[in-house]
Amino acid sequence: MARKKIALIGAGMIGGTLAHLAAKAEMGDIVLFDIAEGIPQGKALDLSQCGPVEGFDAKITGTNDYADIAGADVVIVTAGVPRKPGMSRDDLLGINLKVMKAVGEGIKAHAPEAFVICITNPLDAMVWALREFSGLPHNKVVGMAGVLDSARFATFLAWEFDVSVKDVNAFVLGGHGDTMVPVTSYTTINGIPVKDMAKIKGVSESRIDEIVQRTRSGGGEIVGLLKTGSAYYAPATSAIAMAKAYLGDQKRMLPVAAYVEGKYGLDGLYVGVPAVIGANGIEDVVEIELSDEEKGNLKVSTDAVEELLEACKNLDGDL
Ligand code: TXD
Repeated sequence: MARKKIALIGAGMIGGTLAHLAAKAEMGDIVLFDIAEGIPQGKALDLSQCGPVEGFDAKITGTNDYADIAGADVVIVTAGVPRKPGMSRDDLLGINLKVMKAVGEGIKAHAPEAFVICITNPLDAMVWALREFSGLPHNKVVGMAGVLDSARFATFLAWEFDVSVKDVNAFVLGGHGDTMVPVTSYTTINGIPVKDMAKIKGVSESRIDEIVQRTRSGGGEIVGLLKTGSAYYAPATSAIAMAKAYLGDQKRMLPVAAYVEGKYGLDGLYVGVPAVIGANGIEDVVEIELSDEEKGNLKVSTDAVEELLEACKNLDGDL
C-alpha cells in the first residue's frame, strides 16, 4: 500500500512540530507548505535528517506551491498571523480570514478528498471560513481545540489529585476562547467524578473552580511566559491524535470543533463538541445531557462564536 500523504499548511512553530511528530510516527510522507520562502524547505531538510537517528522512513518536503499538496489524505492548517501588540481581535480576524481564503482555495484545487484539520485562531470562526472557502463537505473539515483544552484540564487535575494523567478523562465543550466550558460533571478520574474525587482528597470546590479558570486561560498563560508566540507542542500533538483517528478509522470520540446542526440547539455552527472521528471524517456528533448551569455557560460560548462569525460574514464581502 502506498504511503499516506500529510500536507501541513503553515510551517511555523506548530507546523514544524506536526511534521516531526507525523514523521516519527511514520504516518506517511509529509509536505510542509508556507508562503515564506525557504522556511518550509529548510525545516523539511532539517527534519529529514532526524530520520537516520530516530529510525523513521518518511519523505519530508518543503514547498511554496499548492500543487505539491496534490492528493493529500490529511491537511492540517496552521497558516496565519498571531496577534501583535496594538492589534484588535477584528484585525486578526480580517487578516486570517484572507489567509483561510487562500488556503481553502488551494485545498479545493489540489486536495479536495482530504480530511482537513484547522488550528488557526480564532479557531471556531477560521474553521467555518476554511470550510466555506474550500467547499469540502462539513464532515471533512474540523477544528482542533477541545483535545488541547481537555488535555490542559486533565494536566491540572492530575497535578491537583496527584494521580497519573492517564487516569484523568477530562471534558471541555464550547468555543476555543475564554468562554470555553470545562464540564466537571463529565470529567472523571478513572470513572470517579471530579466532585467525588475532590471530597476524597479534601480539595475544595473553589480550588476546582480555580482549575477550571486556569484551563480557560491556559493558552494565555503560555503566551505570557513565551512572550514571542503561543503554545505549540501540545497543540501539535492534539491535532496528530485527530489525524491518526481519521487515517486509522479509529472511531475515537474526541472533543473537536465540528459542524453542529440541530444538536445542542444549534443551527449550523462550528463549535467544540464530542464527535466520533473515523474513515468518513466526523461520523457523529454526540449530544450529552447538561445541567442548566452548563447549558447557560455553553450558550455564552456559542454566542461568542456566533458573534465572530457575523464579523467574518461582514468582512467576507471585502475579500
Ligand atoms: O488550540 C488551538 N487551535 C491553537 C491555535 C493553539 C495554539 C495556537 N493556535 C493558533 O495556531 C495560533 O494562534 C496561530 O493562528 C496558529 C499557528 O500557530 P504557530 O505558533 O504555528 O504560528 P507561527 O509560528 O506564526 O506560524 C504560522 C505560519 C508562519 O510560518 C507564516 O509564514 C505562515 O503561517 N503563513 C502562511 N502560510 C501559508 N499561507 C499563508 N497565506 C500564510 N500566512 C502566514
